[in-house]
This record gives sequence, C-alpha cells and structure tokens, in this order.
Amino acid sequence: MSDRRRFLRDSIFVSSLLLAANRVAPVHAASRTSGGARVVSTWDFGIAANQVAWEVLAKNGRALDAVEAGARVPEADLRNHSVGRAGYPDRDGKVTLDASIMDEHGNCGAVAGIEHITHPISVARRVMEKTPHVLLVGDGALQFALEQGFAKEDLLTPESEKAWREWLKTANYKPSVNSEVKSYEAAPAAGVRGDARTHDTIGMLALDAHGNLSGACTTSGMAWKLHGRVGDSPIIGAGLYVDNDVGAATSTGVGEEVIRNVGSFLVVELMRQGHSPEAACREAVTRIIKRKPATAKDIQVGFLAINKHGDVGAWAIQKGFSYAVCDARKQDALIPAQSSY
Ligand code: SD4
Repeated sequence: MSDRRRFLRDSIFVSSLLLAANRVAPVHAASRTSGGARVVSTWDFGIAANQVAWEVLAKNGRALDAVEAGARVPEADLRNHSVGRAGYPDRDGKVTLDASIMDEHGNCGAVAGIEHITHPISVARRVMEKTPHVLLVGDGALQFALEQGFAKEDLLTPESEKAWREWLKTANYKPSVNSEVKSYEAAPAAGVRGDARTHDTIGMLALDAHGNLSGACTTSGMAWKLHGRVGDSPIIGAGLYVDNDVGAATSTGVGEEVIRNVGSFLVVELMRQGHSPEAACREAVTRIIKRKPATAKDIQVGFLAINKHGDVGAWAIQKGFSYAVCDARKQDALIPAQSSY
C-alpha cells in the first residue's frame, strides 16, 4: 500500500473514531451553512427567540445584537413563567430576575435579583457597555436600570400571583425536574396557558457570519426561592461563558449545582481540549453527578454548547431537556438533548 493510501486510510479511521467518541450528531455537521451563522437556545421557547435573533444574523449582524434581541422574546412573553415579566416570584411574592451577556471580546455584564424590569438582558448589556463593572445586584441594579431609562413595571401578573398563593398552601420548595408542560407551542395561543414550569432559563448562543460568538442567559430563577437567592444564570462561567477562539456554553436547571462546578466555563475548556460540544456538555454533567450523586438523581441540569465551527451539542442529567437550533437552512428545529439518566 502506498504511503498516501495508508495515510488516507488511517485518517479516515481516526476521524471515524473521533466522531464516535464525541458523538457528533450528523444533523449539526450537515446543516452548517456557507455563511456559518447559527443561533441556538435552550428549551422549546427558544424557537421563537431564535427566529428574532436570526433576523439580526441573516443581515450579517453581530452575534451580540442577535442574542440580546432573541433573549428579549421570552422575557416579554406573558405565557412564560420562568423568564422575565410574568416569571414566578420568590417565596415572598417578589419577581426577581437574573441575566448575563457576553461578547466576542470577552466583555460581559450581568444583573442579579433585579426587580421591576422586564428586560434584564438589556440591563446586563448596559452594565457591560456603560460601567466598569460586571455584575450589579438588587436595588443597585434597579437604580442603574432606571437611570438608563428602563421603565419600572410590576412584573407579578395575576396568573403568577395565583400560582404563588397556591404554592404558599404547602410552601414546599422542591424544584420539578422538568417543565410539566411538554409542548410550549401546543399551549393555547391566546391568553395565559397556566404554564406549570417552575424553572427553565433561556440560554442563547450565536455565531455570526463574521465568525464571532456571543451569548445571553436570562431567567426568573427557581420559583419560590428564598428572597435574595441568585442562580447560575448571571454568574459568568457558571450559566454562561464565551471564548471567541473556542466556543460558547450556557446552562439550565438547578443553578446551585452549575455554580459549584463552574459549568459553562468547564464546557468551553473541554471544547478547547478537543471535545465536541456534546461530549463537553456530557463531561460537565458527569462531573455534577459524580460530585453529588444523591442530589443529582432528583434534579435537572442541562448544558448547551456551540463551537467556533458552528457545531452544536447538549447534554442533561435527566431526559426532557431540548434545545432549539436556527440557521439559514432551518429556523425552527427543536432537538431533544441526550441525558445521563
Ligand atoms: C437558576 N438555572 O436560577 C436557573 C433556573 C433554570 O431550569 O434554568 N431552570 O438556577
């Protein structure tokens, strides 16, 4: 056999081994577009958010603008009780929101425990762009938002208040593993659908036509949490991380476990070491399970990642996590993530 033929045979063998090891889903590799722009986000409500983000990416816009625009969709959606306005409150009946954003230069901004502002993702961006800080919390975050011209609103809708009062009857804090609503789109289009989600963050990652990455993450956190509790979503490295040389990652689920393992940073570092997005997410989930197996078996944590080439992957502790993918080829894909249990 000639050297060239041997080289080709060996390379094909090594590539197939790598593909098998990293479980690269063909749908992702095959659907890469010429421009390469792509946006992905957590859960089924990510479909509508992606489509708004896509309007920016399709015009060769910046990934940062895309993720901000996309994240604002569930923040404003009154049917969504786990992100933004109409989010379920804490145990004191206060709606407190967490959000973070990160761009291709490693700039980042975040707000935690902010009240009365429908779009914390946009406040996070202002923190990034208008202050020397990364994270503003509580009253200080609200004060900054008001100074920046954001409107002060009552975020507790009658439906969310009703759900909270119902919860108060038992006041048992036990986050459900996944949303009890199986299909967001199947919910009645008009009015409020009585969504039983007690958590579910939107984490959104975009690669623009210029090859730059950005990410956004926004949530009302765990319903019925202690007042003052902050989850992973506004913590850079936990709920969101972007490294323009490598890739980006975001998370959903019980934020305490993501923070303990610096989840999104870990996923990006694993991609830097050569893991595919899915393999990196899987390894980060495995780390959580190994550290606290007794806790992990009853909770959900999911990671979603994209690499510099636009390959996408996800992994969750439990079944039921899904993510939305949008690019020039298809704007409404929803993919069930693989899981450890
Ligand atoms: C938090 N990670 O505050 C968020 C909530 C969430 O699915 O994503 N739940 O811990």
